[in-house]
Amino acid sequence: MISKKMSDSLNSHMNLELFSANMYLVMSSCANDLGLKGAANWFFVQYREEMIHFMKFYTYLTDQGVVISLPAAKAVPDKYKSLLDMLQKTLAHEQMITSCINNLSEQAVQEKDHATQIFLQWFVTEQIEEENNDRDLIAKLKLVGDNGHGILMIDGEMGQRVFVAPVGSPLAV
Ligand code: OFO
Repeated sequence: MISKKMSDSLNSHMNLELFSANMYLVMSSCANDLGLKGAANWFFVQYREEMIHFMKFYTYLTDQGVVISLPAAKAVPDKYKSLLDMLQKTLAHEQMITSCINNLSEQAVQEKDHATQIFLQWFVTEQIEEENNDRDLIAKLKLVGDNGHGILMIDGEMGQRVFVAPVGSPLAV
């Protein structure tokens, strides 16, 4: 059993995960446009991960007997100054997501909704990794500055990222 208030909050957040997926798909396209194929791969993998996040919320809500709603998708930004700009905006976005997950967790605790607390634990841990990956890349990009060779080395590293669907994932897109 889940309260209407809790399911509404989860549904809202599910839409935010879809926004994240769309945002990273556009970033992948922008990176490709800058000639950074490795970064394009990195953001595409991030897009696929966000679709998993979205589907985790979808599956949880439908398993709880909730009919989901998807309001019209909000447009995502499509103009970035550089790869560093994209990653700084990525980190700011992920910090906002972390804050939302923490608020959801707090609500679940207040409502004594143990199932939702357990469901959200995966996301609490995931956000540590998400923010850490971004901080790591931002630090490297700041070190190389405008040096094209350095940026291409980081781009090569970003090209190594591989999508791995989490165990029991509801969708491996
Ligand atoms: Fe990037 O963690 Fe979901 O949104």
